[in-house]
Amino acid sequence: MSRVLVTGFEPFGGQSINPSALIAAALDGRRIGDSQVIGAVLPCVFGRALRELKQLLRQSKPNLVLCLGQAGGRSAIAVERVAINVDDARIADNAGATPIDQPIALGGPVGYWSTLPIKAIVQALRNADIPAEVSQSAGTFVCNHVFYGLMRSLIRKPVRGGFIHVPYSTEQATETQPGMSLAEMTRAIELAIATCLETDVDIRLSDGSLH
Ligand code: PCA
Repeated sequence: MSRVLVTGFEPFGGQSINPSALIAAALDGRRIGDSQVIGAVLPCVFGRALRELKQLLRQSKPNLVLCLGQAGGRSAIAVERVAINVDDARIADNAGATPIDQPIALGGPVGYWSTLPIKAIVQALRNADIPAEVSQSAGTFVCNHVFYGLMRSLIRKPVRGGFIHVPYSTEQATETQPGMSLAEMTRAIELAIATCLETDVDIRLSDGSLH
């Protein structure tokens, strides 16, 4: 049976929960199509998060990898298009590090594309009435760091991977920062996985014309 690795992150930045970790835990052990989901939680720490991810890749030998992170302030499931080769932290990670303008891989390429069918995922979510968008930047904090390292370690492997940011959960939402229920976000990621498993070649439609 093929395996899908889904990772989330531990809470960071003063929050007491991180919906991405709760989604990964909710999906752990779930069967989607012919695939078994393995859910795991990464530390929100530059370097260490990537080492743990690589360990998980070696252990579980997945056919598909979806890394998830929380992006407070967003109102839609954000399917990331590209990871860039820089760490630039606005706040400290959970080990107190704030790297500025540091390459993730010295001499590595500026960026790596997601190899997930990002437009097909957005379309599938919108068809299910779940707000979703293609995002052109995963930021420059630990999520982008893990995304870049993931794509770098999947080069020349027949394994697809990518990154999806989720909004705050309903419990975390504030007057200015919207939330989405954990049940809806978990359903969204389940749908995203099913779409990846069913879609070999992404659809070619501009984000604006997806509905
Ligand atoms: N979000 C952060 C790091 C961990 C997480 O869940 C980010 O967007 O970089």
